[in-house]
Amino acid sequence: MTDSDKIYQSILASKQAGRKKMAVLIDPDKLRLSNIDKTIKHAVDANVDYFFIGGSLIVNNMLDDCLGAIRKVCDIPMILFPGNAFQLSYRADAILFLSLISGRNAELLIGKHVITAPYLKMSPLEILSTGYMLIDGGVPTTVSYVSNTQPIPGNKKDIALCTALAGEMLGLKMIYMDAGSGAEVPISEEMIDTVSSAINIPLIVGGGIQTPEKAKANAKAGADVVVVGNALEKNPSLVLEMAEAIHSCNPVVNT
Ligand code: 1GP
Repeated sequence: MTDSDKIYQSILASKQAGRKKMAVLIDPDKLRLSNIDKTIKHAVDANVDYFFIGGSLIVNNMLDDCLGAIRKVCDIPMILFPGNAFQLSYRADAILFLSLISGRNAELLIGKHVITAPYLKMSPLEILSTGYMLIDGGVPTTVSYVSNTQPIPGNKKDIALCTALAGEMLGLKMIYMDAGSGAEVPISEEMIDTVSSAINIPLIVGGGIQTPEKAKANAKAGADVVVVGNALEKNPSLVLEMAEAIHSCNPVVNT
């Protein structure tokens, strides 16, 4: 393992050992700094594994402040989850380099990547190349509107399966299935099971997860990293139960 792929190797090792991970999504636009501090404190207490930082639209200047506030209190890896090519900061540890493989918008499959590649090459950020799949979550999401793409219907497991397989065959390192922030209907356990059984790379799942029970069910169905954002914006202390539920799926280690 080199320092340049430390986070990916840890995700991979956890997947191989059956250890489930939780990522807390922070959208710097949606939280004032005082709320961010509260969310971070609860997340640290809950032993969450990663912070994903980003949003479809970042309209204010909070990205660096948010990363600074996290780093001040903990070493939990901070992974950028950029809604567009401008959401970059050297303060983070890694970036999800997303190709929107569920859509047919060339700009989001490869176009923006060409523009950002030279900047990322010079940056200290670990690059996590990820096949991003939008799954219909019952409401139109900002991502599908902004990206001008259609999500995969929530009941079309086969389309999700073939898309994820193609992403893996193209050499992407992870698949992220997302119903979109605030989805009314989160991704079904059947779809998660179908996709995770077919691919060997780590599977990230998020969008509309409101309860610890659903978070745990997703982990059991095959999600390697479960992402929760919206539910914690409403109730930051829920992260304790969420993390406990996800980590309760992990094998017991005898010491
Ligand atoms: C959205 O997967 C993330 O991109 C998290 O969704 O905010 O609905 O938890 P929520």
